[in-house]
Amino acid sequence: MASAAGSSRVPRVGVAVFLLRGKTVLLGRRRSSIGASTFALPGGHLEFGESFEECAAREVKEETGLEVDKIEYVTLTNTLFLDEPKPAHYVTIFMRASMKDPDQVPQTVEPDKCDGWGWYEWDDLPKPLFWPLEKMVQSGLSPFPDPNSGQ
Ligand code: IPR
Ligand code: MG
Repeated sequence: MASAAGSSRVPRVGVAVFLLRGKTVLLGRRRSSIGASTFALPGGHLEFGESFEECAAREVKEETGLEVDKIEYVTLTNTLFLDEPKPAHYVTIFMRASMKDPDQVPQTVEPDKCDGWGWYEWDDLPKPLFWPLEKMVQSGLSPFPDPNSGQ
């Protein structure tokens, strides 16, 4: 099999962040080429040497201006984007986090990538969801900490 190095046919790692406020999560409608016009969590590509927590905090800050803490791993998905103009393969690491200051308001820092941010009820999510998030939702997992775990 020919090496995939140097081509776009290499799986990449994305980190997506559930920002939790009450029973709502923060979502924005994507403008980026992959998943354009779907609702997605803040997040992006893992950079060389980064921990998942560092990537989560950096991407949330870059995309929303928010400072986060209590960053924890939730789950992952393995997703092929075969119907996109440029087929891609992403492993998406889902993290959860809280806002350091609950009164802070998310800003649309990258209007070329996102239409704007809003808080959406977990039980009434908008459609269509970005495919990795849709897969995660379909798995039945919740991003909210288990109330019996003492967190
Ligand atoms: P950036 O790094 O531009 O925020 O990437 P993204 O939001 O397109 O996310 C990349 C990972 C996805 C496609 C799972
Ligand atoms: Mg992004």
